[in-house]
Amino acid sequence: MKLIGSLTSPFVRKVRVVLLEKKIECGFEVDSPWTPESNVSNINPLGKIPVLVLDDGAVIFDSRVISEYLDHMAPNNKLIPSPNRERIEVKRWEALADGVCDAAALIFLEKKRTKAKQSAEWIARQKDKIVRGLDYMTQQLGENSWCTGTHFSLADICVGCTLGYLTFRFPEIDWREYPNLARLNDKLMQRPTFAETAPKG
Ligand SMILES: N[C@@H](CCC(=O)N[C@@H](CS)C(=O)NCC(=O)O)C(=O)O
Repeated sequence: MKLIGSLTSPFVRKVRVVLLEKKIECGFEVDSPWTPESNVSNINPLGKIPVLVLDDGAVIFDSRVISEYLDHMAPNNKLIPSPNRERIEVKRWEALADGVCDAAALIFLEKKRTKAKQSAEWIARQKDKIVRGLDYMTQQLGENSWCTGTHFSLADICVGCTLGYLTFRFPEIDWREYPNLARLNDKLMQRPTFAETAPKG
């Protein structure tokens, strides 16, 4: 089995953390769809990372589908609970955290365009999603130890990867002003699975 992705993508990091938490052996091939020599669009029609290639050649994307597949692959360290309501709660955190990353990635890409082509309105629209997303996260987390229930789950992984990506690309977005998100992040960063996968590029 082989994971394909970059060292900067929060979606790839999510899958790398899941693999490490579940102690699943997997190869890793670094490939960024933004480089001209990238092979990603030949295996994922959407041209996005992460992509997981199974030993029989089957291809799995995106990060949500891959994470669910991996969690079911091994019974240890369950990251997505089975009861419907709890499962959907974790998946909603995932949608929220991924949505904040989507908005942040769109700003990053927009800022790569020449100044004349950049839309301040578009950037502001995406920034609003990030701010509302962080507000929602902080409100939902409250004084709880973890995003859902009493255990570490995929929800915490997704939030940790999102906060890490914001720090990496947008250090000016001071999410540490939300003390409960800062507390959760600091706790996550003590896990070797997070420390090992911090974005670099
Ligand atoms: N919903 C997807 C999002 C993946 C995604 O947007 N990946 C970015 C890298 S952070 C990408 O490959 N972008 C290339 C493109 O949009 O062409 C997932 O969860 O895997």
